Amino acid sequence: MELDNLGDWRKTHFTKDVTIELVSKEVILGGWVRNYRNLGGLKFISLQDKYGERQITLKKGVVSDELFEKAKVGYQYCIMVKGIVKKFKEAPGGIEIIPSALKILNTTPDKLPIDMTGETVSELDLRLNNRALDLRSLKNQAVFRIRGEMFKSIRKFLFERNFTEMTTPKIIASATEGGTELFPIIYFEKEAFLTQSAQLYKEQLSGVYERVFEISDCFRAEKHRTKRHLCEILTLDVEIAFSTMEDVLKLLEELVYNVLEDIRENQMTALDYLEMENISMTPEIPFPRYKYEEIIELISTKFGINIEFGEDISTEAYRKLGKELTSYYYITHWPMSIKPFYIMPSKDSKYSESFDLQKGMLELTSGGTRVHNKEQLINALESKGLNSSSFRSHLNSFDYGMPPHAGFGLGIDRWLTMICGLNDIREAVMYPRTADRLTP
Ligand code: AMO
Repeated sequence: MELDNLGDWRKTHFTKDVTIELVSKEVILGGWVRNYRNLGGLKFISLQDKYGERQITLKKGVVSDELFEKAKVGYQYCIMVKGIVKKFKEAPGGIEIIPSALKILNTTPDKLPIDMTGETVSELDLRLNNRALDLRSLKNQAVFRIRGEMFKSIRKFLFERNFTEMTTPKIIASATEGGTELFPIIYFEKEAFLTQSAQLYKEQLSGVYERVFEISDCFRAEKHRTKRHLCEILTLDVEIAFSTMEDVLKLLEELVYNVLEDIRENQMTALDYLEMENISMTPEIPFPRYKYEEIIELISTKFGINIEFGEDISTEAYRKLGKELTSYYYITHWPMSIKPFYIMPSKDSKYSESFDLQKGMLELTSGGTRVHNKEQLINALESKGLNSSSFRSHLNSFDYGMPPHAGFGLGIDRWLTMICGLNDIREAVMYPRTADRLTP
């Protein structure tokens, strides 16, 4: 087939902007063929673009014979259409386009590797193998539109509260989260690592810009595949000087509340498409707070699962807990023995000034008050079996008036998985990385 050139055609609108107000006006749309039906004297093309779809209707005798003949398109052909907007109740958006010209800019094979009509759902691995195509689906468009809103809303919320957006290195010289789950890399002649978290840098920068945040990638060498774990994750890292865990708990619940409000206000169509409009509701704040000890007590009495003080809460226990506590809640004051070196011990040093934010069974965030005294930090490093000399450059920044500070790290991919009601965290990432997936 001979393809058309773009020439001087330019899109005048996205599908979402072709509304009743444009009836009788000429528009040029561009996108992909989501669906095509040929009923003999009548052909329908669903043209989809990044925002949705509009129906192109070609009736023999109404459009030119040449155009009618040309309109033989396959799924996901890249096309442009020039035509007049008409009201038509049955079509998506109550609109159809009666075309005067059509350009076929690119074609596809007869059989696509995955279903793109929305009629069936192809298996996830197959979809991920063909991710650039898969991402065009209306479902994925809805997921990533919500993600976009999330970013916009988080930034708006934090900028309004005097935060500075930082960018910290992803290639680092030493571990931040204790040395496990690190990806080593070769950095010229030296060994280096991919960062697990912006932890050390955000702490240092809280001593400069006072209130800092970053939305960026971190890397975790997770060998086991679960529906909640990735090897490359996106986290929102926040750090606040002159504050403690108490302040952070308040800020975080307000942030969660505001972001969900914005999503509901601006992305209801996407939520609706995902059938989450009555599920991903704005939660009540303040969130319920439970101490770690209360939670293990509850798990023991309700579900008969015994967790010794100092043990992590098992997946099985979280699963049961999530059926009991379905919304957002905090678990605070974890045993110091299972927290990283940078976390501040409580007055009773058995406990720590730390917390997790949970939604049901899923851990979304962890954070807490940090140690800001250098000597205490060196002792904490050593007591965790880490070599403080590997942290020399970080420790140096504590020599120059480091303020008391606190913060958190929120897993964006997990949060999005939940808001969109997805079954697997890989669906919440454009190009997920897991132990068994490095491409595309
Ligand atoms: P933590 O290691 O708990 O804390 O990570 C913060 C949040 O990131 C998410 N997360 C993950 N999501 C998907 N796959 C993974 N492999 C994965 N690992 C973590 C979770 C988690 O709650 N420096 C601290 C934060 C802080 O104290 O500020 C940290 O990185 O949602």
